[in-house]
Amino acid sequence: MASFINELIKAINNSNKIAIFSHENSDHDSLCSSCALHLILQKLGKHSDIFVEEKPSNAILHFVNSFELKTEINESDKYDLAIVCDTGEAKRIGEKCLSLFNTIPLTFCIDHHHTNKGYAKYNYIKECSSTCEILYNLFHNKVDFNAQIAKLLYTGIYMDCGAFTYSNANYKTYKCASELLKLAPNSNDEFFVAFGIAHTENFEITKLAMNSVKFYLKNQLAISVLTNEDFKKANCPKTDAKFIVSYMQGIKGVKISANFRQGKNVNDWFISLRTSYDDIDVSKIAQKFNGGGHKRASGLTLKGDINKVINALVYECKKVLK
Ligand SMILES: [Mn+2]
Repeated sequence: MASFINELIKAINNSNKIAIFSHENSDHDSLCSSCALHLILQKLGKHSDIFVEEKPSNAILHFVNSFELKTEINESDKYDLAIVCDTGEAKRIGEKCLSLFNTIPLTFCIDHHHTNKGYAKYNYIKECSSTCEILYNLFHNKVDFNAQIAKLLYTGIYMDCGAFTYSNANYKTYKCASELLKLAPNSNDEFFVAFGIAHTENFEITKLAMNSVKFYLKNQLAISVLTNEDFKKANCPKTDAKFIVSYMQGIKGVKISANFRQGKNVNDWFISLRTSYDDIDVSKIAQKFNGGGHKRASGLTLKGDINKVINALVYECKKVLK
């Protein structure tokens, strides 16, 4: 860690224009780490631009609404330093953002995905609750965190470890969260909104998803399917369906849950996988289909008729669920 942070601080000091990236289909950890980093860089006397592939869902924007998130790449934009947060693979930066990333001579990556092979020049990859936890550890001795930075980091941690219920939250996570809460004591206030419970649209899409749930492999695998028609009915963006796959983890006996979400093309399916079982690694299942992620939370895309793609996933899960 020491050599990474020293290289990073040196690079920051020597830079004129810094671009911050994270993964497409933004979540709280990716956006909160990007925005916290933007503020940290400000404290180090540097301006940075935060890039996202597309506008994030309102549930997440709620936490970062004072930041400018750039979704357009200007051809004339020249950056000399790139820092990517929370992104396990270069292609997950997103097509537009990756094209800019590839023009930047010096690149750093800060991430907690264990499948990350290190695509930047300097990589700091540590398996833990979240990228926000890593940012805390990298920078808390280098800059004075104010309440805004603390709240952002706390939010990313809280959301990426399912409100401290997933096994990626350990004593170090709690310790870090506790330090951040000292600086931003009211950080817990808004999480009811964050989990989407207060959004009626979110509730409509959840109802449709729950109605679609089917069980496989002696009820150890639960699959929900959401079509474009469902999103039209619920009148919500697709990113609002993020938490559905986790709800299914609450069903007793379900070891793997999967949510299928239809893409623009009716035969494109985005699939999220979750498990809460220590002996199951859903990132390995995702990798079979060129996806990736964490042991307990990962994602993949499949093309084809819904029955065919469900069968393909069931087949791979069967090897894991005896
Ligand atoms: Mn994350």
